[in-house]
Amino acid sequence: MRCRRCDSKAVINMRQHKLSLCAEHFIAWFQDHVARTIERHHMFSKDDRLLLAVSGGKDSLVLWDILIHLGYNTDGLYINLGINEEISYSDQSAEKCFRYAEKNHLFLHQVNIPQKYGLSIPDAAKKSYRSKNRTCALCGLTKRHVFNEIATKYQYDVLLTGHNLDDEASVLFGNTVNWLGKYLARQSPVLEASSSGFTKKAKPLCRAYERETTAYAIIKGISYFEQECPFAAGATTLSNKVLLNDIEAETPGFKQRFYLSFLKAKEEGLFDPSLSDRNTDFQPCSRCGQPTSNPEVCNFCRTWENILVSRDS
Ligand code: Q46
Ligand code: ZN
Ligand code: ZN
Repeated sequence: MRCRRCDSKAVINMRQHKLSLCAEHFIAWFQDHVARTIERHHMFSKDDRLLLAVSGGKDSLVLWDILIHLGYNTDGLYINLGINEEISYSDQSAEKCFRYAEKNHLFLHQVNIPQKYGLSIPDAAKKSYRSKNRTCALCGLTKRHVFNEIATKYQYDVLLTGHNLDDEASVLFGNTVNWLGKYLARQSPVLEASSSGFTKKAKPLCRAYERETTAYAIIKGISYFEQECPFAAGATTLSNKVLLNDIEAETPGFKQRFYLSFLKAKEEGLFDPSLSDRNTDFQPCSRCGQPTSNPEVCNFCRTWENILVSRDS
C-alpha cells in the first residue's frame, strides 16, 4: 500500500475516503480536514477565545494539538469526577491532561468535583439514584453545568468538545431508532450562543472517524489514557458503535454518509428547529444564575441540594 501523495509506504488506508497516506501526509491531511470542518460550519475564528473540554482520552488531546497547530487560541478544562473505584480512571486521565498542557505550555483549568461539592460523582449518584447506570445522568448534568459556568466566568467565546464522527453517528442512531424529535432537532456540529446565557458550542472532530484520531495520536506520540470510564460499559451508545462498525466494515463510508446526510436533511428543513429545547424560554436560576427552563431553581442545583441533604441526614 503506497501513499497517494508521495508514493512512499502508507501507514493508513481510509476506505471511507478511498485514500491511503504515509505518516507525514496523513498528519497534514487530517489537520486540513479538521480546519475545513471548522470553516464549513462557521465554528469560530482566530479572534475567538476557545475553551476545550479535555478528558485525557485521545479525541480531546488530538483536537487540542490540531487547534494549537492551526493557530487557535485554546485553553483546556479538565473536570475531575472522582471516578477512582474499579480503576483510578479520574486520577490517570487527569495526569494525561496535566502532562500534555505542561509539555506544550498551555493553560488548563481544573475543577475537582469531590473537592468542590463534597462527593465524587459515583458517591453522589448513590445518594441520588437507585440504579448504577444513572451515574451517567448525574455526571452529564454536572459536566454541562461546570462547562457553562467556566466558559461564562472567564468569558470564552466558544466551548469545544472532542466528539468524533463515531460518537455523533452513534447518538444519531439512538435518536433515530427512538424518533426523538427534540434531540434530532438539537444534534448539530454547532449550537449558537443564546441570549439567555448559554455559551456557543462546537464539535470540530464531528467529521473525523475515531480510527483517524487514534492514528493521529499514535503518529504524533500524544500520550493519552486508553481505558474507557468504567460506567461506559453497557451504555447504549457503545453497543450502537459496535453495530455501526459492523455495517461500516461491510459498507465503507456508511457512518459518514449516515451523519452527513442527516446534516444535509436538517439544512433542507427536515426537522423543525422549534422542536429543540434551545428555543425554550430560559431565566436565571435563583441559586447559581445559569439559564434554566425551571420556574426557579435549575436541575443541577436542585439535584445536588437533594444529594447533600440525603448525605447529611
Ligand atoms: S465519564 Fe461520566 Fe461518561 Fe463515565 S460516568 Fe458516564 S458520563 S461514562 S462520557
Ligand atoms: Zn506521503
Ligand atoms: Zn442553578
